[in-house]
Amino acid sequence: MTEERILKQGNKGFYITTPIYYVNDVPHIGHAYTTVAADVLARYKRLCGETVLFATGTDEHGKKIQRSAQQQGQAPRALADTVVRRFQEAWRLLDISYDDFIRTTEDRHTAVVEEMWNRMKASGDIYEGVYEGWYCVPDESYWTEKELADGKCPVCGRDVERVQEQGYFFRLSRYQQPLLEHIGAHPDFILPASRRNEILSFVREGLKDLSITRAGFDWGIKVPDNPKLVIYVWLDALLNYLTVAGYSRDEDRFKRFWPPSLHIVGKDIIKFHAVYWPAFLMSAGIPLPEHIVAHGWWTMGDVKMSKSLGNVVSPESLVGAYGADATRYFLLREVPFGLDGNFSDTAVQTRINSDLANDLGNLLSRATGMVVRFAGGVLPVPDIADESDRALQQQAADLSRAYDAAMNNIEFHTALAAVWEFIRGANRYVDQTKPWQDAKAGNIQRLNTRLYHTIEATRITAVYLLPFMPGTAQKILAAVSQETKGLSLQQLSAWGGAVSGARIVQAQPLFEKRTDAGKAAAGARSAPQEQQIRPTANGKKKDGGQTPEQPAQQMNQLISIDQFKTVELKVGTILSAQKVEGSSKLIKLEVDIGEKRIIVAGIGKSYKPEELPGKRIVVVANLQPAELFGIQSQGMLLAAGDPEHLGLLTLDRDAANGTRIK
Ligand code: ME8
Repeated sequence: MTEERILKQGNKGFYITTPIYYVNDVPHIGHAYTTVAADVLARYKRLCGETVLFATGTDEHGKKIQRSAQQQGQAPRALADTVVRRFQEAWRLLDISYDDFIRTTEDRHTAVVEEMWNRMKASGDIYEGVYEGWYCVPDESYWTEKELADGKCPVCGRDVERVQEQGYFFRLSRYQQPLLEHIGAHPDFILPASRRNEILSFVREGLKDLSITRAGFDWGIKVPDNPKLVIYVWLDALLNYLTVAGYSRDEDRFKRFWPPSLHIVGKDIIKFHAVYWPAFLMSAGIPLPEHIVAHGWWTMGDVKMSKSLGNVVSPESLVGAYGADATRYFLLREVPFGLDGNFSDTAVQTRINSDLANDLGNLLSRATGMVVRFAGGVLPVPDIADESDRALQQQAADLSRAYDAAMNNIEFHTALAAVWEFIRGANRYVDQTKPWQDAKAGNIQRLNTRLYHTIEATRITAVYLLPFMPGTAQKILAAVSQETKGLSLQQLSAWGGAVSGARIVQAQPLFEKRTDAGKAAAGARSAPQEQQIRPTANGKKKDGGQTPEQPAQQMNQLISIDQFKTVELKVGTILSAQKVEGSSKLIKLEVDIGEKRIIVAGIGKSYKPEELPGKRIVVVANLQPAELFGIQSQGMLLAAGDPEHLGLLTLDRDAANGTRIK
């Protein structure tokens, strides 16, 4: 039986990328999601014996970065240097095994961008002209008057600015037909099918030439022969994939890895990757990537997590609360890749408790415990397999096929579901065969066979978990004395790999059960209600990203009263307020909530400091402190509304400072 697989093994190396992330702000769970997904595939392909190039990095040029740096009173380069370290630290904490980390400010990249500019120009695809229209700085994208939604950016809903400038255009219109032909001939070029259809209808509507320069600021790569203009940041950024592959610099590397096997991106940037990027490559006569897969959005309270809404959870707080492996597992198990998912600590804890502590933890604990108790800690030689043993072996063979098919079809949750079906099957095997009865009755050969099969099932489970939970998998393999060095997935997962005579020790619990709510999301604000209606990447409005396919459980995540009670809300009075130097929206407040607290609040676009003293407010009193602009904020006040018109939550009857809100 051979199922169709999207990722096929060829002679070429496996080249996988994440988007390169903007450095205007620090990483969050959305960035972690893409990067963990790419890491899992990179690890899987390495385990299959393929040569892998896995790249991630940072997008450091453009008006968005320049503006953020200016707001923070820093040079763009200094901001980039600081934020890059945060990304690299987050990836270290999450065990991300990238082979290359590209920064677009590196010389190797400038050289590639200049070279590509010249090639696209030589193809007759770059010409001079005047751009007149709208520009969204947060998305770094151009819009026509007609495309705007109520005068705002149709993708992110934020303000756009009017632009009229002399510059250069790329003849995107020339590639409409070639793109349609390519997408038609390669049904797996854009994944999933819903995104492919979205892109097909976008291209069919007609492609306009694209403005590829910006004037009036200098934070970017200069146009060759016209250094007053900088190259449009999306052209600059997309070319990173060529730079990493050694284009025009390292011929061997380029031959080994080009074209990219898979670009993983969020659905917000599919147009850039599936329309602009292939057109640039066609213009330069370079082969197109094999696959581009777009995943869904993580939301919080059903609103897309984003830095500008402030409803983000950082990878550091997730790893701090749950560890790298449980975080990696949760992200890829909870939501089918391609769909949106709502983040909550309760959902993470449910996964940890039922899947990791119970199912996986139990299997390891009983497998090792039985060998210690009944065989003196030495893995016995199995006798001839009976029907139950053979059924377990068959389940392992089924798992191998299901897992490989799911991984090569980029369906992480299906691969993990198959592993867990096997784990539950192995636990059932122990429940049904009851090895302790054989021990009691002195059926030593039967007992030995059961012990061997239980350890073997545990070992095989760990092998399949290597890409997803590398630390945990290695712990399990160490407990069953399995060496992995130099062995492929095929070798490691073959039945009979556990070595009789190996020392087995009682394994310590891998995951503790969790019942505490509000852990990782403690620092994240819920986004204001009215921002719940947000447009999709193709400009059509829809509600907070939910899809009919989503499990009912995610649509209806209710919390218990005990969970609500973990948030300490208190009445307070603002004593004093002053603007935070270098920030346009932060105000430092001294607040009395029965004790004095310093709170840094992002309300500076809605309130002047002098309006604030004396106001009665509601404060989250048990929030972990956070440092903002060098000031420690010891709590958060509650407010609602869009960032320019926030209203503070207050009381309509008097209550003493420090009164707990129930
Ligand atoms: O767009 N849910 O960078 P960026 C899931 N520099 N994934 C999310 C997410 C969310 N709520 N928020 C962000 C850029 N992401 C450009 C890319 S590539 C040549 C240039 C992930 O920092 C997702 O992968 O805004 C999304 O596409 C990416 O972060 C955007 O990161």
